[in-house]
Amino acid sequence: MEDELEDLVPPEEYVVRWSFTGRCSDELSINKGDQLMVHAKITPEWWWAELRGVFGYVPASYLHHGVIEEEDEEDEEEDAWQDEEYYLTYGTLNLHLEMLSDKSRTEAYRRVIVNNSASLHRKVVMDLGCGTGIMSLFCAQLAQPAAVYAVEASSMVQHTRELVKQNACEEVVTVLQGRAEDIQLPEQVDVLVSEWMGNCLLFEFMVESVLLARDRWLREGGMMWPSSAALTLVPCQARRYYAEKMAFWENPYGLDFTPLQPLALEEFFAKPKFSHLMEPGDRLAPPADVICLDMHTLQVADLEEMQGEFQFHLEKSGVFHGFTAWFSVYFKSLEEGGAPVELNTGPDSEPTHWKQTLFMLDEPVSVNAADRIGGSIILRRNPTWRRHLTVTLHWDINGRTQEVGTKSFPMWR
Ligand code: J7C
Repeated sequence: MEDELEDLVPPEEYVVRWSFTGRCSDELSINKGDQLMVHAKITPEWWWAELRGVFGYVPASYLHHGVIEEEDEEDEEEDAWQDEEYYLTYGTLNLHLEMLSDKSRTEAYRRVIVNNSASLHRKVVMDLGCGTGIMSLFCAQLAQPAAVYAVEASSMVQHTRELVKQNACEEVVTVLQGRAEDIQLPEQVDVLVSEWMGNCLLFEFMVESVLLARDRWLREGGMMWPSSAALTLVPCQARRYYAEKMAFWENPYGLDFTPLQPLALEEFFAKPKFSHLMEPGDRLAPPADVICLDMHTLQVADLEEMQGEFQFHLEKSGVFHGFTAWFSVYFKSLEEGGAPVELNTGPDSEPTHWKQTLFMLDEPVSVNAADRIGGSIILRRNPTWRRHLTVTLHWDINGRTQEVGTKSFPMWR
């Protein structure tokens, strides 16, 4: 009886921060500002709630405790997205130079436009997060679209306008200043092109803006570029990085500095290493795609938590230091049967500015050829800092319960 009473916690009132569309009959559809009652916090991600007499699951991160003032609400959202800071970083040339000088990236997008130039004739295109406008200019110069809407939220947009004029594309390209979420287009578009990918594919979560724009502005049957994306993982060695950051403390200048190793673990291995270039000999098994996104069907709510499984069959013995991750994106052809274009950021392709992401284990493990490393990866979007995520890896060796590990890596919060 006492146990039952403990289960009967009183319902709590929450306010909806972001609208969410339920995807099946036991998920509630909720609108920003709705007040609902949470009856049970079933998991940290999904709560059982009631809105106007209807019960269903809602994503917990979409809710805010208690009633909030309109102004506070806006401040808090801005803060959580760090939009101001985010768009400021794209207001100067530094990142645009990095993206434009990345030939694999920029030329992959150009190839998509060249390969599809005939089909783009008289089509309406949206270039979301156009930056300096390169894709819009490629479109206008290499194909004959009816219109290209180039949308950019950072202050770079003033220069984009000038570049469009300078390259005599102003008849076709209309530059729109603002967030894709807020701008109005005069018409729906046939093609939505965007370069939204961040480290480990999802970091920055610009993909959310792309999905919201798709649902609002892409006509029925329109094309998303990229059309799909995959996150790839491989167990690897990272001898050099391990030596530099961890083994270093064993005997510097003939002294024992190992008491600093716990600090080193926290400082260098708790978060992933961005900008890692995996050496060809470092992989312990053939890489595998662990998460695949279809850009035509993916929903914003799916981004809260993505999970993938893996089973790697090692091809050599060595030291298992961690996992390396990278992504690929694919651009379907507008023509029936046309070849897709791939942009692959992995170690077997031309290096890109994303490079790869390395997740170091706390301790290296010796492994043998023919061992199996199985497990799962979970990408959890931060409920507060919406551009950040935590990557959790679970693994076991040969399915043995005594050789298992789990580690969560915040990126960055
Ligand atoms: N609306 C308009 N521009 C955006 C948005 C948005 N919601 N999100 C990102 N951008 C712009 C940003 O200012 C920058 O120029 C580019 O898109 C980011 C590209 N980042 C990436 N990781 N590919």
